[in-house]
Amino acid sequence: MRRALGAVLAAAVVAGVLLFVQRPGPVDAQGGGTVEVTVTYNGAPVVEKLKVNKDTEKCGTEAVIEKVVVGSNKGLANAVVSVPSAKGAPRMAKVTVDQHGCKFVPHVTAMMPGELDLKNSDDILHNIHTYSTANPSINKAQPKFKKLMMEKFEKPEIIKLTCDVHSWMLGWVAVLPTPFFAVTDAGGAAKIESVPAGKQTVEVWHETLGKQTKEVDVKAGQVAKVSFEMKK
Ligand SMILES: [Cu+2]
Repeated sequence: MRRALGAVLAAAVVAGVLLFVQRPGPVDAQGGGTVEVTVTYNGAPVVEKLKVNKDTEKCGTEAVIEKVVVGSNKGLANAVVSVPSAKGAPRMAKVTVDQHGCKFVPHVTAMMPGELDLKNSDDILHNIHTYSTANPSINKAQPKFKKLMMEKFEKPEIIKLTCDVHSWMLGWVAVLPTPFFAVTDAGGAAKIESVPAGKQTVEVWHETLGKQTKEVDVKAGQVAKVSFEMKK
């Protein structure tokens, strides 16, 4: 009985810790508000296709590079939304980018300065090559037996991911100075919770459509809606 109670307590503590590390910042529920962002694009999707003649067993015979993904109601996917004016404790949750089907998955990742896990679930050789200015560039082979590689990005900036083995592989890692961020879904929506109340700046970044900012008044316990229309 005692042991069972101990196990239940331990589980509760673990659950509590997990809950804690998933939530950004030291802001409690009554101190923050939710920012709901919609990003739209009034143009056509941009998809590049390339014939593949290397590692076709894993990569397929055609590479599809989705540079501008537009969903229902003109929603723009893969845009990074953040509140750089809001400070908070770092997010502790691990961030992972997988190399799967000779693609970086997810295509766009957002994180705070810290560690990034690079997975290779393809069973073939990849060679990560990053392009950045504030952080050192990484150029490292990841053979098929090396399933996981850990890299560190200490400074906020947008980092481009490529692979020297598969020229079409393209991904982005947004290293952000705030724990308040999200990446838009297929419908162009993103939700950022527990944002400190007050006047805040919301920023949106997209790999080909650039950057925009807007001011928003965040009220505790309320939802502030912000919409962006990205231009060519
Ligand atoms: Cu590769």
